[in-house]
Amino acid sequence: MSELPPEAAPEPAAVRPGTGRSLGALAGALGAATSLAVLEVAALLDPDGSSVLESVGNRVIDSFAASLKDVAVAIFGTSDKAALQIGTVVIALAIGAWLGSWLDRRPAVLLGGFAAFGAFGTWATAVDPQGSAVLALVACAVAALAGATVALGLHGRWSRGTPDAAEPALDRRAVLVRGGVVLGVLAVGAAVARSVRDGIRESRLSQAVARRGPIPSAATVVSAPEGTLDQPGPDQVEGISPYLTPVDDFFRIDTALRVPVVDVDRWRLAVTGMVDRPLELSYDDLLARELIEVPITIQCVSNEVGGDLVGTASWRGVRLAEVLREAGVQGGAEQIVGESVDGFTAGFPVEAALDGRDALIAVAMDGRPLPPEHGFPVRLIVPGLYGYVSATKWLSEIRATTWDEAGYWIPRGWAREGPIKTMSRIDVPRSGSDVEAGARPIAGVAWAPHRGIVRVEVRIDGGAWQEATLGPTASEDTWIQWWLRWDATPGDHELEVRATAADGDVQTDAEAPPAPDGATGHHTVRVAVR
Ligand SMILES: Nc1nc2c(c(=O)[nH]1)N[C@H]1C(S)=C(S)[C@@H](COP(=O)(O)O)O[C@H]1N2
Ligand SMILES: [Mo]
Repeated sequence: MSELPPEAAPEPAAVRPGTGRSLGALAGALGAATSLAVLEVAALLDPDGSSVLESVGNRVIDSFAASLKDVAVAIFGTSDKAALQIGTVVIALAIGAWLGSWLDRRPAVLLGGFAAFGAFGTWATAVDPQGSAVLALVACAVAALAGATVALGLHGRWSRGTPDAAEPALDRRAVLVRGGVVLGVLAVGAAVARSVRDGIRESRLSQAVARRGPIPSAATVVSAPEGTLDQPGPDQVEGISPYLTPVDDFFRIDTALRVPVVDVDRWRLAVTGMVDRPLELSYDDLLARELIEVPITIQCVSNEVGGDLVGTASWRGVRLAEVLREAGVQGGAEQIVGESVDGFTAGFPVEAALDGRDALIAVAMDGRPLPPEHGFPVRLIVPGLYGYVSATKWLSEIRATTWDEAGYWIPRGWAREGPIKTMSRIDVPRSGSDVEAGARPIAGVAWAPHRGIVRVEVRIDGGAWQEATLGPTASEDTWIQWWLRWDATPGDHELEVRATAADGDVQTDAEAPPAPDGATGHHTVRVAVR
């Protein structure tokens, strides 16, 4: 450290000795806030891609996903992403504060810290399939410089007091107020930059969907059946899950911090790996093919017994088997892996693609282009398999390979293969609800996609199993609605359900958590009848 020039020699301390660390910490935190704000503004340069902060968030997700196990898949549902982002900001400010607390003694620590963050951000963006390394390098250099400059500058001013002797030295309150103002300005700047970027992304997404117009109709259509138990009619059961889950209510699970924006004009689906004839298909190529439309129930492996990470939609798309046959899957191939534009991968046995089930390269959900959150422009849907091994959204590549390649969740502790287990759920009455005595339905849904459900039984207060009435289904690939008439008598009651699949598999009552291959147990609800 160089000697202080004489004129800057210790003036009467502006702030009492011993507060130097907290001043430094405040300056460091504001420096970190400056870096974050610069990165938010820089993100406007590439609104479609991943920003540096998103890329850092993606690295955090990818490394933490392993240690979270059973909650891992579910935690990336929706609101947790906001929590993750807020957490990231708080941690960055805390690190900035810690670096700043060294400013009195070793300013080099702060400089090193900001440089390290810049390097980490550049690396994280460079390895992010949707990030631009060049932009990140520039953004991170500017952000680190600006952040360090602000931290050093503020700390310098505050610890010297004001040079103008006429003005009284800064007191603690003034420092906090000024710090608050700086933070406020940065937060507003960052929020404006982010909302502009969100606006650009949103309009690109909706333009991309709209420009393409309606999806061509399917040559083969399997419709949802008439008279499902949610439809008005003699069999209607108030409160039962609709046979087709409304798109707005459809669960969303993925690791993407932001829904990837895909430019359909440049997007290509590559069919690669152990195939005789690799293919490259554009969106128009896919739409020009023969399309089929079928209702299929999909489920997340993280769904708890009785949970709602399950839903049914009419999926329209190209048969996966047809495309794979055209490419010519080679004899040694064991697994079909779908990869997304953001690097997520999910793989399933070759047989599941070729055994005649309606595995789809899906382009539409309930008659409209896939919503961005559900995979626009294209995703995979494989009847009978949990989403984490099959349902790749924002699909960019289909690869024939061996089991040596492991999909995203496999090294993170989830089973290599993920057939959906036989499961049932009570929708009516809801657990914990008050029920009036008298005749009323117990009702819900049951599913064993691709095998189909043949029987649903209910028992009340541990009594004998009673067979429920099953609603109509389109095929064995969807759930089935069921109901049972119950003469509810006053008191507390326990209602329990189990399903039997067409292959004879009776839903087990053995309770197991979602990890590693799907929860088991009987859904049980307790109600008070008055
Ligand atoms: N690109 C991508 N696709 C993905 C995922 C993901 O994280 N990234 N998650 C999978 C999981 S775990 C599930 S359960 C389904 C959920 O599909 P949905 O969000 O359309 O309901 O998407 C699958 N496809
Ligand atoms: Mo999932």
